[in-house]
Amino acid sequence: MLLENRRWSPPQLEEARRQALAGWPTGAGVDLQDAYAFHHSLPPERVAHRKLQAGAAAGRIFLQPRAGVALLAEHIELLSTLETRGCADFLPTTIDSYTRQNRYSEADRGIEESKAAGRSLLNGLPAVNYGVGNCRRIVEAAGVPVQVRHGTPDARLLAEIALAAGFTDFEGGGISYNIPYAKDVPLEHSLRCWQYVDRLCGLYAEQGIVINREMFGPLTGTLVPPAISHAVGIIEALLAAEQGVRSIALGYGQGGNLVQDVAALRTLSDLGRSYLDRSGYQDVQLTTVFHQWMGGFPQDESRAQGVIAWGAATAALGGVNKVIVKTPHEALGIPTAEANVVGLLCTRQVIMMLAEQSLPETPGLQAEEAIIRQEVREIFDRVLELGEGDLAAGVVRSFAAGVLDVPFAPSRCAKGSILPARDRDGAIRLLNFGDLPLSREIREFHRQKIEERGRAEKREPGFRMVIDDIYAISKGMLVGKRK
Ligand code: 8ZB
Repeated sequence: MLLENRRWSPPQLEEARRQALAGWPTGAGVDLQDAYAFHHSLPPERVAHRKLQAGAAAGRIFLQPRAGVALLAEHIELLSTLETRGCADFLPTTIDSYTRQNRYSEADRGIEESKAAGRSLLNGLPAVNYGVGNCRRIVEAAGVPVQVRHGTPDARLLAEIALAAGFTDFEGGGISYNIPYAKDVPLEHSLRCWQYVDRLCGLYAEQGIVINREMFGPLTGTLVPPAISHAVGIIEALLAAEQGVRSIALGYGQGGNLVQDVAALRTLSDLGRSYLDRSGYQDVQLTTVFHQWMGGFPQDESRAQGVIAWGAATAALGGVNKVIVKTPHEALGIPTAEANVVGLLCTRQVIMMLAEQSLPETPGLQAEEAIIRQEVREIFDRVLELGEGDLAAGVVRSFAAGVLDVPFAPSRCAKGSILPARDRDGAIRLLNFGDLPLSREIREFHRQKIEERGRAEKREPGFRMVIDDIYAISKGMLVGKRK
């Protein structure tokens, strides 16, 4: 069947569910009636979309860590530590890499080997292997909403099991969980798989059970210009809404320049809102998520804390509904519970201290917002044009043509011909535009900004500059300097 942005019919979903649930024996444990009953029994403070809604109304900024280990009991204990000692507002369940690639036999072996070793040998919790009943214990043990976080191009079975278990929040999208995470998965396939996930959420919504869907904004986490992640997130939101998703969170990864980041956060929520409204999805709840710096971190834990604190300040000044926090172990690997608590408390402290403060409206901030808005519009319009009005078809054609592109992405579906670099102030700009459909005016703006830096550093902007920028934060600065 042709890929199009149209709500799946009941028989289409039914047939697809039969196939997906047969993907691993635990699929047989999915019982929708039981799932609906469990969701209806959850109090509002443990339901993601309700908590997000209440938080948005009260102007609160929620904090959420990342966490997941191979063994169930340990995982539950880890989450309990993050909730009680870290005061996490939302809990995660980060899924391991085998599960993300649908390699469930290997995940099984990872569980066994972890049991034998007495420690986690997987980088997350293999939820599909554990199945509905076991996963429900995670949700039951938590006093706050629990979200599945992963990086799975085909998350059909994972979504079935997670939603049936009672998770009320599910991260990912057909673009953001493919392009940065996989090399060889066709976009058409991941988009279809995520239409399934979104339609499944739609099915739950028909029972009054609203699952929050969060789009993974940071993409490759490597110098991604805000307009690119915004365009991708907004497109994923529209595709999700068409399948019946009622609560959407759009993510954005910290760039490092305060003015650009604040402009990005502000435009993310109101561009998101206006695209949803214009497409007839006025009743879809929209919130935003800020990811503390997703690029390379300093090894030194005290320096890492500095990066975390700057992310916290940016989130507070930009205004956002939820922050995904980093830890002082970021450069080393999977953090301990302790390191995660440190990241949470450090972030909380800074956000609380900025609660009464706001940034003045400056011409610089307004200009930055205007640039992002125009770039998103130029990209979005061309995607829709290439799709001849159909957004899903437009996405596939746009990536093939480089009209949508993501810097440093491993996927063969992305052209990979754009090159970002920081300007003199550390804002992320484009050095190479690849085939992005950006106007002369916008290109001239980027060119001037990067030339200005070149003059200040007395060097020709080029690949060396990009490399310096990629490593800059891990070396203790924002704008990369020549050795
Ligand atoms: C794309 C997201 C990468 C971030 C963290 C990494 C990095 C991955 C786990 C985790 C705690 C896990 N991450 N897996 N953090 N527990 N199982 O996601 O460290 O910051």
